[in-house]
Amino acid sequence: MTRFLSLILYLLLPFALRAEDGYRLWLRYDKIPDTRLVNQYKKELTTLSIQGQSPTLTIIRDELNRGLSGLLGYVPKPATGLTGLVIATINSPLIQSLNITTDPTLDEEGYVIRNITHSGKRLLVITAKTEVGLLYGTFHFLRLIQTRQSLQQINIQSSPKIKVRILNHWDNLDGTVERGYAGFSLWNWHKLPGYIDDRYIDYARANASLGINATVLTNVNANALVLTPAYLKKVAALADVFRPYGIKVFLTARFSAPIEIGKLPTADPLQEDVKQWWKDKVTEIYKYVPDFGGFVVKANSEGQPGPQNYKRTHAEGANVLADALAPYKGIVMWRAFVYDDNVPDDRVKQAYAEFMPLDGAFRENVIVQVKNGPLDFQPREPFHPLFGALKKTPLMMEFQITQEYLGQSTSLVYLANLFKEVLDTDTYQYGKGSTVANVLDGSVTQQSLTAMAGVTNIGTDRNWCGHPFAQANWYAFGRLAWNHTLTPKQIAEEWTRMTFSNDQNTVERITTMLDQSWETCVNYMTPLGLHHIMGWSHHYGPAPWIKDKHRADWTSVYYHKADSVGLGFNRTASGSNAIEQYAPEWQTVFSSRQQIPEKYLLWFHHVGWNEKLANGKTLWEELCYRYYAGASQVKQMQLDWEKLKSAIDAERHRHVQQLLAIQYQEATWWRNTCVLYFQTFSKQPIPASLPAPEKSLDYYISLEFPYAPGIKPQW
Ligand code: GCW
Repeated sequence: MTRFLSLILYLLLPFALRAEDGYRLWLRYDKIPDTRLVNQYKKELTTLSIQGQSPTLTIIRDELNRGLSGLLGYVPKPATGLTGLVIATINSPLIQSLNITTDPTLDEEGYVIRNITHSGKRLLVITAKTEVGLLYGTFHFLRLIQTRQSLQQINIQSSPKIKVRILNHWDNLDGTVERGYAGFSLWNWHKLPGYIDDRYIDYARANASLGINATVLTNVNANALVLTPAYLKKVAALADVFRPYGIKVFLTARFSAPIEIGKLPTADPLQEDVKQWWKDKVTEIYKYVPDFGGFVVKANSEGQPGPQNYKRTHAEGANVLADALAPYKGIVMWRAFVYDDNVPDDRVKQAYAEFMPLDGAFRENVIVQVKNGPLDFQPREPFHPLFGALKKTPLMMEFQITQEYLGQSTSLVYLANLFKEVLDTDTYQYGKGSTVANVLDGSVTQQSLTAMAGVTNIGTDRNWCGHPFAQANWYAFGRLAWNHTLTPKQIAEEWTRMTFSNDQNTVERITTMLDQSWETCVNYMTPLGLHHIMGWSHHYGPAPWIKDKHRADWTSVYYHKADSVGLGFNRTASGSNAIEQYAPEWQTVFSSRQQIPEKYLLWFHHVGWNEKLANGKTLWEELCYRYYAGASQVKQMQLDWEKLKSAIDAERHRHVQQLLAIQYQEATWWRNTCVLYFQTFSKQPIPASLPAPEKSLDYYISLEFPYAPGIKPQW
């Protein structure tokens, strides 16, 4: 008997010692230590009845088994009737017999979770119009337990505010990831379709737990090969894995594919043979992937081919693909990230200038994908002026989850605050209250095709995202795409409870760290509206001196415009006049030195070094203080994290501790470099209360990072 027990213990040992490596994301399902609470939950969950058989229902059963056996150490007995936890679609006889009333706004993907009393028995019901709705409801239900909420009085109805909630992978077919900082691509193209990595399944689970319902597998800097049969078989294998999780696959379409893989002499979208080629290609794709979502296209931008190569417009280009996809209900996400070094105008104005004249010229199944700001995923940007301005063309949001410009994978920067700042901004384009979010979800525009994309931060790193806290950005994107009214704090709290701990003190400390981290990063990188002053091409670290490159609009001096007079890009009427692309309300605010929020000051104004800001400090002084404050705030994060040593498992604590130390070095490097560099223009001392930078500007200029991650050789 003792030998038998020791054998059992020996077999269990690896599980007991299982390292907290972050692989399980927010779906950890560890046993709830409080037995009183466990018993309360168990009371509501005497039996489990899931009606029907299908791949999605099997996933629901498996997830509940996994979740409940983990959290409660127990799985409710299976039942067939109306007892305990009941999960079935609304039109099933079981639910019909319950007379559950749902709000008419319940969407195809929405769900209801409710306790009801039926024939004197208490039931907990998860219902929805579709099985995918049931899956989302199941994840929500598990989240209630994961975050220790009571199951006694639940009455939840939830529907997504945005229809297509999509991740954009910038993954290349060679396994590298452009702007990826978490290893290589998850897609093992070489071993597909034969080998299905378990990670594909866990990826789908994680996305479904957030309501993410689409994914673009390939980089927008596209390779036409993915559209060839050899690759379509591989794409089909992934689509088969994702389908029961409600996730549709999209691909990036290289505009010159008709030439490259179709052997046509041209890709001119108005040529009949080119149109036919796309039609045939799309028909072929649907044979492999019957529920294929459609294409995402980067055209005539940063060297990508596009309709303008043939003197055609973006609309003419997009419409050819849209016509090919329309019979199958596929859509085209056409990116508005276009700008050209040969256009002698402020880069931030170019997308608007290009797309406004095309308003209304796109087919119904085209949606224009617009980055949150008019430049390029900077630490902070004002919202893109196209939101709300294009009135006859559906628009969608593109956020960047991967931290290309925000410290990559060594920095703790919680992006929900950035996403939310943009979503909540009023565009005034449909009167007061037409926020970016209300434009995107169609509530002020009546657009029915709605979408939100996030350029993902996922890779082969064991913890998926590189930095343990970068998972929070994947999480926050998904939650906001489902419901943009959630606050960053609410999302941070949920994530922390599921990822780290439900201990109140720990939750508060981590939530506060998350909540402050973005402003901290903005402070030590690009305070007061500065932008694009990072390292050449890899974008790692500060390099405000970058100039004289083959493209002016990729240099730092183009953006900060430091000179002996002052700092900042004059985008008012006396400068590039980018402000004229905004609604009159914003024009007034942005053009006025008194009214402009300081966070956008140097984005729109060239400000004299000695001009006074609201707090009475000069620009030069305030710039220095912001840089120093940013670095000190990282120091504070380090101290806060130390206080959590006993509350967090050793492995993840050490991991974050080391990354915070790197982040502190990087923050001081940013601070020192930028104040020293801008000092060469301001010619003023760093305020005496601030410690002098340890090294000279020349030293910082000499630093090189030839193998910084995330870039492709051609960049
Ligand atoms: O942010 C920039 C990146 C490029 C990227 C481009 C884009 C995929 O530096 O790497 O290319 O934006 O969004 O198309």
